[in-house]
Amino acid sequence: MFLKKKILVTCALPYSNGSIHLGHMLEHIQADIWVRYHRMCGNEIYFICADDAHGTPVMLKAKKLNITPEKMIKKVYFEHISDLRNFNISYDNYYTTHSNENFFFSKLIFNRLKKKKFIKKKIIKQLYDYIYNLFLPDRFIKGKCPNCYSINQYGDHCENCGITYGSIELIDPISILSHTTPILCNSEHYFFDLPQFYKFLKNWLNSGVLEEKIKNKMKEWFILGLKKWDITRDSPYFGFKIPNSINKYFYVWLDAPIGYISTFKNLCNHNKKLNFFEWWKKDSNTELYHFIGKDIIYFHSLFWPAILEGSNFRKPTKLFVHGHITLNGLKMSKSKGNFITAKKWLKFLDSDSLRYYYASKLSSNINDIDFNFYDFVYKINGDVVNKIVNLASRNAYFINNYFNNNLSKNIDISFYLKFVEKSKIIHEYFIKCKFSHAIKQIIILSDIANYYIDKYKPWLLIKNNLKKKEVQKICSMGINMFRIIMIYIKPIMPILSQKTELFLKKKLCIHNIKYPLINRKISKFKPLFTRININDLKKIIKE
Ligand code: NOT
Ligand code: ZN
Repeated sequence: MFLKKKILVTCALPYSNGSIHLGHMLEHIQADIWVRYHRMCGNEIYFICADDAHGTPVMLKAKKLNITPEKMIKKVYFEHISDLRNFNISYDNYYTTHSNENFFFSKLIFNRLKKKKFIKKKIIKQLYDYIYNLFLPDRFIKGKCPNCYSINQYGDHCENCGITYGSIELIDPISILSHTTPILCNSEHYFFDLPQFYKFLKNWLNSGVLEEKIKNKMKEWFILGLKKWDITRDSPYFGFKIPNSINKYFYVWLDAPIGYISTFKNLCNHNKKLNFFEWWKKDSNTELYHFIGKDIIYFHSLFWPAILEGSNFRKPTKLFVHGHITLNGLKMSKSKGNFITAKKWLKFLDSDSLRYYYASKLSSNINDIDFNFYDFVYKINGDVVNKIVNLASRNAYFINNYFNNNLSKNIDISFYLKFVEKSKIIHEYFIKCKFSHAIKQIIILSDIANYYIDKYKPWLLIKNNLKKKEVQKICSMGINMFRIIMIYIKPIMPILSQKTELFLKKKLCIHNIKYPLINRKISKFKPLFTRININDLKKIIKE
């Protein structure tokens, strides 16, 4: 019997101060493929995300646009939702951290942590920009590295020697807002006492929540020692005000992960079948997966589980971590002119092709992924068009034109079952998030299928009246092999799959993969996918 799992999946929450771009899309597509695969397998799976609406950069961007932060985040929210929908990212709920639910859970968690003495007050010195009248976040200060003296380093870590430090340690600091020298001011802050969770975190990290390589990297953090974490920001700030404090706000990185909880709570409000506590109570039997980029491992593997433990909630089952995207070997950046937003992509190209390309590059490691235009065209035209879709068109030609759209009454069942058997490894690859392996296997199967047709040469056999039945059988096998391949492509390319379902007059589903389509009609073949032209990619960059 198939045991149904209960799974909750999240992506990192995109900031409310910018557009969704190809970097974001890597993660949303990766998670969506995984979710769609589980859905097809019949698991009970919920997929959620939200906008990360708070913080100084959001506040300053709104100021620059001369609108309120509330107004700006609303506008950005609708843009994000529409971009994600246009790539067929199948969220059950896409919410925002600027919500009543999130304020409720942020307060609840803060109060629980405080009660258990996991939160301590401390007076600290911070750099203050007296032109802008605000305490400067690390990324808004530049100066000389206190370790290697290289200039133009941010307030949190040195890109030259890699060391991390506090912004007040920078030599000759300058505010990048006003370009003046900030002054040192005292301020009382709340700190989350991470070191108290040392033992818990060590155990948790050894429970299979991360790939080995990432775990090794984290060992360094334990050796360096865990530090108390400042969860407060001073006014002016756009975020949640801390109850009973004067002009103190929760740091955006405190309420952002809590957004996972509050977005799920909001989903429960709309779906009465869902029981919030079943999913978030300490000993929950459901599973929780976070898809994140390698830059935010620290937050998700240390702060987040410790906060959940300290406030009596369940912990994540596993973190799926991916590397970053480079474009033709370069970092994507607006100033370099190679920044591609989701919207711009769809002006020239389709969403399925990006989904396929990303899948073909993604595995369960944190290597950076290079988006190479020539490789992209080669893969889409070579794999999808010439190998996969061509399999449908070359066989449909005979079934449509000579057999009145009818598949034969029987096929070589032992060959069919061997083909199905060979496809089974793809299941493991999907579950382990090794999509590039899945695609390699899919391509092997398409080669086998095309070779099968080449071997029997239906275009020659059809000339001989006595061999007609044979042609129907061969081409029905071709259509059936195409169907098996498309069952595995379904989570990756939803649009192509929908068209395929219309063509086959049958829903693609893994559960009936053992039963071939025989003695039934298919539709008249219509082109399922159009070739990509390298010029379309060049146009995107020029725009
Ligand atoms: N907005 C953040 C980012 O790096 C991600 C927040 C994810 C939510 O884009 N949080 N946690 N932990
Ligand atoms: Zn340095």
